This record gives sequence, structure tokens and C-alpha cells, in this order.
Amino acid sequence: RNERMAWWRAARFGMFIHWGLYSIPAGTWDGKQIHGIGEWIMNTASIPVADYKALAPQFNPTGFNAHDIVALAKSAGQKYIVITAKHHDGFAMFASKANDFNIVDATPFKRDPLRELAEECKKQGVKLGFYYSQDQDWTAPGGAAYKTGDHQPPTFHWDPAQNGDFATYLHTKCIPQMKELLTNYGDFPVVIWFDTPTKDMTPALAGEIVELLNQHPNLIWNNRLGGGYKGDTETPEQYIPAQGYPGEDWESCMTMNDTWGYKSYDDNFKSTETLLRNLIDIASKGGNYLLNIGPDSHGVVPQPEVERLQEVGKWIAVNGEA
Ligand code: JFZ
Repeated sequence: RNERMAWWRAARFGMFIHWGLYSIPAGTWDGKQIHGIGEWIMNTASIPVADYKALAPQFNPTGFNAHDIVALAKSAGQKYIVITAKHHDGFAMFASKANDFNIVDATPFKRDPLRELAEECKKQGVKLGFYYSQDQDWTAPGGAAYKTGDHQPPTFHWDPAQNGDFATYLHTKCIPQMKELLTNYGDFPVVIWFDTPTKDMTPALAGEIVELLNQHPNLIWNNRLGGGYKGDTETPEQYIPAQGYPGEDWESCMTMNDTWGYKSYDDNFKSTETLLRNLIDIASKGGNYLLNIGPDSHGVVPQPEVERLQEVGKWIAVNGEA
């Protein structure tokens, strides 16, 4: 374990990327601004599956440039990147034979940004990990949903198209896609970042995923798989624990404004000073800082995020690495 965690412990600073179809509505649906985090818009606004899936043919983010994003991370002093391969909306940002609701088959863009990032990361010496929403999936039948609004128990689904069997979802979409992610990208991923487990993820079902993960002995995965598995890393979200987690590996993930996925009207950005203080506070307590960017529907990183990352990088260059 110590050997496997060595690069991660030394890294201290990483780039989180939340990017998907939700960058098209960017916080607005049917002319109304939808409260909350942008990547949750399908759930928060109770958007029917067919309407949400209709975003895919509109997704053509030709401004996406893997070289520039990896270079931006490097210039900020970030040693690794974790990008949303699939968020709760179920849309795969990678080439998938297992499910056709993906960026290569369902959009005019037809490129695989994960492949492009993997190639650039290898070239530029940055590590790459994938976030994968293993449990919530709002467009696949049987995928789980957290409750928002008036969604009803036990499933909290809002569209009959979401109904189905969770184990079937797991066996026909989640696990096949995880296999793709774990085998199609060369040296990567070095991290799998799970999220929001529900009680659907029983120890037995989670065990099937763990079996897969164990075939990749250098892989690092977080504590959000479910089924009672603790994983390798604690993941305090949007805060810094007062004492850190003595004896454990931990990573605070944070946004720069008030959303992970791009929202056109969220300009509540933290100052560079605040971001630097967070980095230093976290590093001093032995943790990692996973700082999020949310590219827009053209694949372009919002300018306030670029500026802040560059300023953080300048400070590190002048004041030295911890
Ligand atoms: C989850 C996601 O639902 C969200 O969209 C984003 O991807 C974020 C990084 O992770 O949200 C969470 C997960 C866990 C907690 C809070 C929000 N938590 O443990 O407090």
C-alpha cells in the first residue's frame, strides 16, 4: 500500500474536472434558473430522460484542448487530474461499447476526451484518474437516484423510464464500462473516484466491483464505493478537517465557485488567496487538495478558473514546493 500511495502522497495538489452534457443547460432549464449544483440539473429540475438525452446531439465541444488543460494543471503545480468519466446523468464522456449514451456515439463531436487527456498526461508527466458514478445513474433503467424535490420513495425516480433493477444496471452498464475505463487508456487511470453510494450497493454487488479493481494492483480508489468498503482515501468535501485524518490518506475536494459542473451565471469565485490558504492548510495537515474546474459546453475552461490556477502556480514557483 505504501508503495502504491507514494506518488499520491507526494502530489498534494490535483485538478478535478466536472464536465458533461449539463454544461449545455449550464444551470438554466425552460428559461428558469435552477438552484443548486449544475451537474445535478436533471434531478433538480426533474427533467425527463428523453429530454435530457436530447442534449447529446447538441454537444459539440470543439474548443476542448487536452494539451492546454494538462498544461494548465502543470502550470498550477497540480500533479494529477481526475475527470468525470460518467456523472450521475449516466452520460459517458468516453468511447463505450457497453452503452451508446456516450460522447463518441451520441454526439457530433465523436472524439474521446479521456483518450486525448491520457495521451497528453503521458506526454506532460501528469497522472490521470477517472471519476465514475457507479451507483446513481439517472438515464439507465435501474440506476439509483438521490432524492430531491418531491421525488417519491423507494426509488426517487421521476420518470418511468428510470425504473428497473439495480443489479441489472450494474451488470449491463456500470461494470462493463468500468472494464473499458480500466483497460482502454494505457498507463491510466491511476485513480478511480467513486461517488454517492446508496443502499442498493450491497456488499455483494460492491464486491464484484472490488474484484475488478483488484486486478489493477496499483490503482487508488476512494471511500465512496459503498457496500462497506473503505477504499484508500478519505474524501472530505468542501471543507478541511481541523486535525486532518491522522494515519490516513485524505483529499479535500473543492469548487472555486458554488458548482462543480459549469453554470453560466455562477461567478461567486473564491480569491486566489483563499485557494492558496486552502492548499497550504491541507498540505500542512498531510492531505491533498483536489480543486475543481468546470469547462463549458464548448470545452473551454472559464477564464476566472484559468486565472486563479495560473496565479496559484506563480505563487508556488516563487515560494517553493512544500
Ligand atoms: C457528489 C456529487 O453528487 C456532486 O455532483 C459532485 O460530483 C461531488 C464531488 O460529489 O456530491 C457529494 C458527495 C458527498 C458529499 C457531499 C456531496 N458529502 O460526503 O458530504
